Amino acid sequence: MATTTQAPTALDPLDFLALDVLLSDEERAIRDTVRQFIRERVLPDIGDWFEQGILPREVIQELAGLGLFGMHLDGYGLPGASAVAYGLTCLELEAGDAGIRSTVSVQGSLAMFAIWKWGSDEQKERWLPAMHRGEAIGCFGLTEPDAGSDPGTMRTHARRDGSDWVLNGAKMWITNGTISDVAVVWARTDAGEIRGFLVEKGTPGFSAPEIHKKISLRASVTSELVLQDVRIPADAMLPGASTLRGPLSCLNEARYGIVWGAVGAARACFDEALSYARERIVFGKPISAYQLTQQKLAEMALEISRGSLVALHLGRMKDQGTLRPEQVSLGKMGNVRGAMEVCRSARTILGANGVTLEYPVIRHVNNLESVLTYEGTHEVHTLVVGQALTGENAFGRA
Ligand code: TGC
Ligand code: FAD
Repeated sequence: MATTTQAPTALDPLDFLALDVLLSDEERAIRDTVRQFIRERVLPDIGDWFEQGILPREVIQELAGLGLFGMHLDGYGLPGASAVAYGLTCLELEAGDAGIRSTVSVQGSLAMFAIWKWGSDEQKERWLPAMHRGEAIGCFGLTEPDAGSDPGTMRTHARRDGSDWVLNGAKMWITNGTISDVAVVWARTDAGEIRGFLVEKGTPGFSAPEIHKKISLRASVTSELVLQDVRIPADAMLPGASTLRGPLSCLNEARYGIVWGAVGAARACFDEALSYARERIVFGKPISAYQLTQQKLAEMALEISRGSLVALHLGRMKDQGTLRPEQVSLGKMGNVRGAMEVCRSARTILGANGVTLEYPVIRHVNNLESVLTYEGTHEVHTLVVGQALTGENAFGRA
């Protein structure tokens, strides 16, 4: 009997299960383009940007130039890329920095998606092509100072006055707020509905001061939105959404991107820790030769492999139209927790170098504290999954 001998392929530590074969050529090409952009344009400077608390505007324009804003949406000149291609993009962006991924997530999955899903044709034509090209930046205002996990208790109010709406209230922790040309603001109407409104920069009574002193996600703008008797025309309301389902449906999109993004942060820290462990000599040997270090590295490879498989599976389901919000919740809670474990463990391998911005690890560790909280906290997603498993609502309100 003839035997065939296959040359063993080298194991790639960053893709231990060789999951690359599960991707199409097009998906790989998009991923490689984003990876190269991050390597060349972001990694050399991101430590400084994080330290200074900035994300240069030209970088945002370059992200737009790559066609990443709203890449997974279709029509209105948008690329209509697959959910998996979008997920791979989020992974590579967050391997650079979660702030970069957030900028893209909020623009495409929250602000553009809200208009794409719930807007009128006129609103879509006006905003979507411009937002895709980066000519207009958007933000998504749901959270308030006293309403985060429970947005149904929002106080921002919209009153109908003739053919106008008059908005009053405040939003808090809003990514991209200060740099936005258009804010999607969710407010309760006199009729008790929850409606989305497009509030343009420069509208009298509207301001978006930046929030300072964050020690997480520093390469991303976070802002308050202040609305004091902001008068906007009737056609600035998104006609398709009238309940909390409107904003929550947008969150599914952004949460899906985080399922992938978290794996990117984990991979970046693992990559750094592995090279560091091979080179750092302690007690006469590289620390990679010690069992305790190898255990840390093996656990990291396991977590990254598991997270990648979850993300890819959810992505394939999303492309088939079968993905459920509760499944996204499971992916977000699992992958963010896994990434936090990987990055904290990587930090220990780097010793004192693990606490300086000369290396990427502490930046990812700090960023993940925001990722754990935004787009639904770990506890909120635990309760979403718990409710799906048991049928019991344990949020505290009947
Ligand atoms: P509940 O009564 O369960 O639902 C109200 C209506 O919404 C529907 N619904 C959903 N629809 C689509 N997708 C989902 N995931 C949905 N979850 C619920 C539901 O069917 C119902 O529809 P209808 O037609 O019957 O009215 O609502 P609740 O008030 O009990 O709240 C449920 C809960 C706690 C899960 C929800 O409030 C929640 O998800 N809270 C977390 C809030 C959150 O994640 N905020 C994120 C703000 S945006 C952000 O953080 C951006 S960070 C961006 C970055 O920089 O990357
Ligand atoms: P709270 O809701 O006050 O929760 C406090 C704690 O209580 C948490 O641990 C929570 O899990 C826990 N908790 C709440 N309910 C329960 C319960 N039933 N059982 C057990 N524990 C519970 N929002 C936007 O709308 N748009 C944005 O662009 C945006 N960008 C953000 C960017 C950054 C950097 C950050 C940090 C946040 C951003 N957010 C944004 C806000 C984010 O979505 C909220 O912070 C988040 O939803 C949690 O709300 P909260 O901070 O008010 O916490």
